[in-house]
Amino acid sequence: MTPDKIIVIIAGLVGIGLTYWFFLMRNEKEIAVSGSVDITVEGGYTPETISIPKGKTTKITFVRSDPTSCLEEVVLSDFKIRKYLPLNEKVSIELTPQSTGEFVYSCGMNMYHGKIIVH
Ligand SMILES: [Cu+2]
Repeated sequence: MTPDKIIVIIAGLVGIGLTYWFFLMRNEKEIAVSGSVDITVEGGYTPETISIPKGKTTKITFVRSDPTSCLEEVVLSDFKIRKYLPLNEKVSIELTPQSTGEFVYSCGMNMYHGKIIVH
């Protein structure tokens, strides 16, 4: 095997590793919420993944500190919620999920995503 082939193989493996990390590991950290949670909207949603209990009401408060218009709306299509988020203002929604599962929400253009896991 020539050195350039070895480099190509190593680069390929690193690429696979990074892809795996980006899509699988990155979404692993879920925040267990009981009652209420604040989500910061800046270049995405923080925390990105929350878990909430089924059949109980959870209050989610979004605060957008990112001026990009991309993030000015949040859409929780599974819960039929679409909210305008004024800059630096708290916007609260209440969810009382009746079924378990994973529900993805996004910005108005479906570019940034967050996840709500109902258990
Ligand atoms: Cu967007």
